[in-house]
Amino acid sequence: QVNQAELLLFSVPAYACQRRTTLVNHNTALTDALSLLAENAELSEEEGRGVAFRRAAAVLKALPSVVTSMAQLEGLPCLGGHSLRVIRDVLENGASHEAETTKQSERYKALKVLTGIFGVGAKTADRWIREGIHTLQQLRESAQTLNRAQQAGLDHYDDLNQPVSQTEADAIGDIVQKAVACVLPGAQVTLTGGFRRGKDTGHDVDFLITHPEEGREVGLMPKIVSWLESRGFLLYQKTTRNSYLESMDGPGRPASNMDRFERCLSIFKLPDVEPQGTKEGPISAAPQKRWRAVRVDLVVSPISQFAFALLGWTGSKLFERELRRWAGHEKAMSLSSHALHDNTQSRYLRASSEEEIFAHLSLEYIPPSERNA
Ligand code: DGT
Ligand code: MG
Repeated sequence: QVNQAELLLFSVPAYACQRRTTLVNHNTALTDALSLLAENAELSEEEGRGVAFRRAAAVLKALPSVVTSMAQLEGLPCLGGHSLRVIRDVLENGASHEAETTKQSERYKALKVLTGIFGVGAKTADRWIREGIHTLQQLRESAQTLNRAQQAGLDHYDDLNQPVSQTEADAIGDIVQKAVACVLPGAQVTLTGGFRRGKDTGHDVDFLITHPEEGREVGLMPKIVSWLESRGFLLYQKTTRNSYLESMDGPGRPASNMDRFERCLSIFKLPDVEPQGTKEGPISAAPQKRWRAVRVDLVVSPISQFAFALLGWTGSKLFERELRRWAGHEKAMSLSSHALHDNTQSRYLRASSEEEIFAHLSLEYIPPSERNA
């Protein structure tokens, strides 16, 4: 029997980009279970299922207090039958049987270990598992040929799987800032990704670089990379044109500007910045390593696209996906990290700030700290 007077009903809008999602999450037991199932689906290349679980988790993250009964979820969007079964299990039994079983499964554990290697995606991990490779040891002993990224990922596996702290992100920011100031005075460096949203750790550090004068940013990335490389700050780097997501966004991409928009995936060699625990040990022990490897993403954007790039690289990934879905389904527009195209008027809409992009999309402005969907 539900006491109606005590029943706290929640209400949230359907798209994550219409909601304010801070880092304060009152429902971690539920969202952890759903996120694990989302991750498992993504690792199994079941994208649709993954997105469904991500959306369900995001709705729960946006709630102002803890969910205690199924009745409170009445009318909430994005909660499909499967997600509701998972939630019911957690509410009634304290844990989701499916999530727990998944977490313990050999396949999930192997997928986690192998995709934990930088440069290894779900497809490669799946192929290795089918060939009997489940662990790093087995991979090292196998005859598999690794590409340069994967070899670097394997070499620095432990460092790259240890979360990056804000102190480390700041230290890397200082190095990038210095490099940019040396090779192109006046160019600007902005921290993006999870750290811009206020997270206190990350799996990498993301930066967006631009120059206030259009065109001055052309050719900038190779110069930054040379500066960093010559000073021994890079363990690995690969510079590519940015083509992810944009390729699916149709007219949201002004082709003529594509070659100015570069991305550098790198692994930094960061001298120690965190105080080291006093390690006991024999005096003859091997000399201590005084640096650690950190994943760093650098993106260069022309100033005319800066607001779109900033919005696109700040995340969260689900928030970005929802922005593009909102643009397409509700506004007949195509949003990318380069531009916003109004398909009805057949024209690009300019913006010099994130606020203007939200306004073009008829959305209330959501600051980075509330994009943690
Ligand atoms: P983290 O690093 O795990 O703590 O969390 P985030 O939120 O920083 O995630 P990350 O670093 O994977 O990506 C940051 C944002 O950048 C994310 O919202 C989506 C976007 N992003 C990532 N990769 C690409 C890409 O290849 N192209 C574009 N346009 N955006 C990307
Ligand atoms: Mg990041």
